[in-house]
This record gives sequence, C-alpha cells and structure tokens, in this order.
Amino acid sequence: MTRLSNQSLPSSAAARPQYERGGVRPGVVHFGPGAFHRAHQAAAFDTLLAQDLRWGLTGVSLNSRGVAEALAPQDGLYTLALLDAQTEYRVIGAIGKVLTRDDPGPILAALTHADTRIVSSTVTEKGYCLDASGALDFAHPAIRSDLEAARSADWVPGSFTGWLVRGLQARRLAGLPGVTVMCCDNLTDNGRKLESATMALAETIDPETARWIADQVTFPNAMVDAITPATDDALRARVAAAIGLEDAWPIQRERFTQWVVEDRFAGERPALDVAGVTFASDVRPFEAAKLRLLNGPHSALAYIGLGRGLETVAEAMADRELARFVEQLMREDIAPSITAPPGLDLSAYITDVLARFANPAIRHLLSQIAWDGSQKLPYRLLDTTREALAAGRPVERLALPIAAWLRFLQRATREGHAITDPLAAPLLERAGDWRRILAMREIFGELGEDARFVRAVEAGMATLNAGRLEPLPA
Ligand code: CS2
Repeated sequence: MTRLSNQSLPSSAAARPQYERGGVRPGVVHFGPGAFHRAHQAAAFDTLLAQDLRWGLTGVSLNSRGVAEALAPQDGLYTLALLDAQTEYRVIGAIGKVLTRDDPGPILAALTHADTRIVSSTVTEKGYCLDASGALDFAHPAIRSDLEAARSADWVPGSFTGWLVRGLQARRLAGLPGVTVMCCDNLTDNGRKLESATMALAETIDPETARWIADQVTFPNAMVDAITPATDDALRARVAAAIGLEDAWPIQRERFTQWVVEDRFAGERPALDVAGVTFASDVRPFEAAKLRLLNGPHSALAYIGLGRGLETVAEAMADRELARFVEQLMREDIAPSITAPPGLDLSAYITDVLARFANPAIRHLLSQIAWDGSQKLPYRLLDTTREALAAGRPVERLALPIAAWLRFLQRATREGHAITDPLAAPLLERAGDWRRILAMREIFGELGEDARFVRAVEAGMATLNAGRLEPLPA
C-alpha cells in the first residue's frame, strides 16, 4: 500500500488540508508532538492555516525518535480519526518537520527564527521538572545537567525548560523580539508555573536573559481538552482501509474538543478563534473545572476500574456501581470545590463529561490513564481533597481513588510488573507499607500527615478490599 505523503495525498479518501502546503511558514515551535498535541492543537492550527499560512508547526521530540521517524517519510502528514458513531478521517498538514535531540543546531535555529512567535509544549506533567510546590526542582537530574552544560556559551540543553532558556537567550543576543510560551499540559496554572520555572533557571544561568524574558515573553495559562486514546494497530488498519494509504502513526480522538487560552500574547495572536479556540482574561476557573471534574474522575475510573478487572473507560462506565460512584464523587465531592467559570453550568458540564466517558465508540485504556499517578493525582484529586478538609467537608469518597492507586501499586509489586511513573522505584519499594507512600511529601505535601485524610484512605482500602465502593454499614 502507498504511504501517505505530499505526493500521494491527492489520492487519499480523507479530508485534506485546505491550503497549499508549499506556502506554509513555520511560526510555532512545539515541544512534545505526541498524540495529544497532534490530535488537539495541531488540528486547530491546521484549520487556521487555511486562512493564514504563517502558523505552521515545527515539532521537537526530546525523548524519542518515534514520531520524527514515522512522520519524515510522510512529509509531516498524518491522519486524525474523529471517533463517534460515525468515524471521520482528516489528514493534518500543520506539522512540517519533527526534530529530535540529535538535531540541536536545527532546534536552536527554529527557536531563533524571526518567524517564530510561539513556543508551545505538551511534555506531560513530569516534563517540567517541578517540585511538589510547583517550583523548578533544581535537584532534578535534567536541570542539574543543564546547569552544568550552561557553563559553556554554546551549551546544548537536555530539558524543555533548558531549551526555553537557551532559545530565549539566543533571541535576546540576536536582537529578536520575545515570544509567547504556551504550555498545553494538564497542570493547574500551567503558564504561570512554566514562567516561574523558566525565570528561576534563567536567573541562575544568565540574569540578563531573565530580565529580558520578564520584559519580552509571556506565558499564558491554557486549558486543553480532548480525549485521545493511544494509537494501536487496530487504528492503523482502520485508517488504511478508510483513506486508502498507509499511515505509520495516525491519531484518534473524540469529536469534542475545547481549548481556552489566556489572552496574554507577547506579539501577534494567531486567529485560532476560527478553530473554536476561546481567548479569556482568566483561564483558571476553566482549568479547575476540567482538571478536577474530568481528569480527577478519569484517574478514579482508572485505578478503581483496573482493580475491578476492567480495561477501558467505557467498560468502567458500564459498571453501574462504579459509574454511580464516580457521578456522586463529581456532583457531591468535587463540584463544591469549583467556582464555575462565567457561563458554565457545572451540572450540565458533569453530565457531558459522563457522556464522553461512556462513549462506546472510544476504546480508551484505563492503563494509559494510570500512567504517572504521582504526577497527576496532586492536580486532579489532592487539591480538591485539601480544600474539602479545610471547608470541613467529608473526604471519604475523594480518598477512595487514592486507596485504589495504592492497591494498584501493591498489585504491581506483588505481581512484579513495571509501572510507568518517574517515581516508580520509591513507590514500588514502599507499596507494602502504604503509609510510607502517603508520607512522600513530593506527592502529598502536608496532606499525607492529616489524620482525617489518612483515616479516609485506610477506610477506602478496607472498602475496596471488601470488593465494594460504598463502606460497609458500621
Ligand atoms: C487522561 C487525559 O491520560 C489521562 O490521564 O485523563 O489524557 C485526558 O484524556 C485528557 O486530559 C482529556 O482532555
């Protein structure tokens, strides 16, 4: 079968880029062109390109070569499958090149190109090297090695934050204007966190550049949402059959998508509104609603569902007891912690999220959501729990997914299978004595020492051990 490429594109049966790719100029350097970026932000830029060719994307994969190798023979093209009762296929052309850590020269050239106005990122929670307080972790090996490297003028960074400082330093020295740095990961206050981390690193490496960044660069907060199950061979086969071409790395996502960006751009703002993007003066209420009411319950379904032998989110939602538990968790325990963004009806939002989870057209593996629990749970469930305790509300239901996570770690230790988590080693080492996990301040902060929380987690373990989700009557 012919491979997808510029040349074969006209013969494909999918929707195609509505612009002449030869005329595209890269205006954005994106770190982390994985499934989420390619399903969400790149699709929005693809829509924008039909009106304005100055917003092409250059991808940078710091940790793997897979995306670069899959997309190079395809001229950056890939297929996006929009999953619903009827699947729709669309070829996305927004990404030109994908660079890897083997291309430090081209990465620096892209960052310092006069046409580059945005640097964006989806490097996942752990990619920012932050500590439990959300500040840059100077003890992180990647940051330590960047600090070492930065002693030489032509240093090559390893971390994303290192690359930001390096690129911005080079822009300053070249007399170029600043850029907008757009964080697109699921972190509370994501733009501000990246701003403080970048400033902290720049101040240590080159205070002059730090001052320049404060003056010339903005870091808007953003809320990004689209459920994106990982690519599997079944998708590759479906795409090949549907478009009539071979695509080494197609992407799938639900039809629903939302992107709210703080209106805080250093230079020109891309007219992403044509792709349904909302610009808002304050994104925090949207972020809180999404992280707490979508990602929190997602993690709850993952850890509890895996414990019940289930495989996908839709299957977990078909487990009536679990679906009822998650709905109660959302309506009774999480919603009270959220101040709804203007115009958003929280109750309707919850109903919509539950319907998205239950969508039978989407095979979203619970094991995928279960990755990186130590990085995700603080934003997704622990902040809500802290606030509930402070307000004197019960935390039994909020503690149940945490108990399910601890049991997930215990099972991994017992059965000797690996987990994906930057803290895998200490977590698995402590799993037999779960209180030692609650004592890990880098995850739980002071919450792990709160007796009410510890009691609730213990009760949650007992409930789950009894195969239940509601505690046994006393
Ligand atoms: C999921 C998210 O994998 C996960 O942890 O909770 O990727 C989720 O699907 C997206 O944030 C939805 O926007």
